[in-house]
Amino acid sequence: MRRARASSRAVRVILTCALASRALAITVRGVEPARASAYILSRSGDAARKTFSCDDGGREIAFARVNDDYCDCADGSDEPGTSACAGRGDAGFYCVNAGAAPKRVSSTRVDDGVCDCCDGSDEAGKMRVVCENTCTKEARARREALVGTVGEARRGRKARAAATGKSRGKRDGWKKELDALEKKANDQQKVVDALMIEAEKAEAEERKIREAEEAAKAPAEDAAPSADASAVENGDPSSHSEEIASTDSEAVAGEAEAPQDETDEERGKRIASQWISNDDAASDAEEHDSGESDADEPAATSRWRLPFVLNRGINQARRLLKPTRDATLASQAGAKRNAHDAARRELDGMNSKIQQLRANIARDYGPDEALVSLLGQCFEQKIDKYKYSVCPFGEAKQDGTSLGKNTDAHIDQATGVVTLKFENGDGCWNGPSRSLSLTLKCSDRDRLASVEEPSRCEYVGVFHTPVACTDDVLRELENELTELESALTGATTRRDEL
Ligand code: MAN
Repeated sequence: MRRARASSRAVRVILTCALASRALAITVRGVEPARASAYILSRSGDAARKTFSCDDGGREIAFARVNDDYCDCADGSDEPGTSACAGRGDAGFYCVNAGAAPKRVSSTRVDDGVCDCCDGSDEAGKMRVVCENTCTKEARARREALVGTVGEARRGRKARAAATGKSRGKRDGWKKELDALEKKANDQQKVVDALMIEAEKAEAEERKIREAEEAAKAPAEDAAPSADASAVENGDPSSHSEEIASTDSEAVAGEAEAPQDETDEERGKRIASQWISNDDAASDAEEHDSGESDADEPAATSRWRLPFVLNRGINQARRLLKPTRDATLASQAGAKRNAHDAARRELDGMNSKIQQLRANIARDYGPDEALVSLLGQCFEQKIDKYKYSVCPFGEAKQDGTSLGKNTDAHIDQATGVVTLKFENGDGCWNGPSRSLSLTLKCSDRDRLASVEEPSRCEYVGVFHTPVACTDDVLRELENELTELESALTGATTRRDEL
């Protein structure tokens, strides 16, 4: 019996101490409970602990100077509950917010007449503002939202598991594809090289023939044809009477000056005699022109001559056929060049696919390679006046304007948060080239949730995706919900006790 009473007294002492230390912990204004011991004078009144050491170890001050509204420590650690050290250090004011989520507010907001903490603890000082405690109301709202978020994250985690199942083995598939494609590209390179040699050969042949033809044509061109010649070739009947004397450049080339008092008969004879003496030269020139002699063509010798009209017809026909022959040679070279170009294009396609496969293989897709499921997909969303589209590991756009390209995912090792950075987009007038930093957030489906432009042409966005629903994320959300539930239950219990 005595033992039982003694032990129940011991439990009461422990509880009292525990409650007392808890009470002490929260009596140091603006300090989070985990750090309160640094600010509390030992209950035993230990003489050695009558001073407070600034967090940066720079100074020791009397405990009385903690939260005395005068900044003593360079890091501001002696004034956690006033605004005296605002701007020094970055600890801020800790709102306990019992019954809701604790939070930190900037020291500048302490005792400024505005309630920032839901428990009103930031305004309990000199301004004497009375803040309503809204923690329970806030916690209930937060719990409601959190229940939805946790449900979404659970569905997201399921979707993520399904996606990672499908993505598993993708890297091995890419490696096999790369191996096969590299061999194919190697063979294709040989085809391209062979076609290049053929095309160059055909082009050289065509060039050689063209140059020879041009060289042969040059002397004939020196003797400039008269305007009438072209008129006759174009079938102008008005110049037909002059034809014999002046249309055929090969005949004209050797024609002597006509005597002024020449009769029609004399003129006819003179021209005929010139045709007979020039015919050999004309025929020779033609053969030289074409670079070959035609066995079927009747030879224009002094012994046997075609009537000159017929001969002219043949010469004209040969002239007309020449471009066709050039065109044939050109088209043969062209066809070879086209075949080479087509093979080259095919090779270029293979090489760019090889680059893409290599990048896919080298990339970090985060835990469980989950980011693989976003590869090759694009997501669009109309936000304010623009239609945004984002393609992870591809390009992001604002309507037709490029916001940059993304090659890799940045995965924060401490938080696991994934960010896709799109860089080197279209230039901004008088500014940087456009860029977008897209943060992935856990959700049960892929969706571009927001895009903002906090600084001109520098965009930030949030992308909802099951990929971000890792076990850690879900656990954190579930823990927050559990803590909130117990805080709310505790608040209710405490109220009931009062
Ligand atoms: C466009 C858009 C805007 C951007 C301006 C900059 O209007 O891309 O987002 O701020 O150009 O000139």
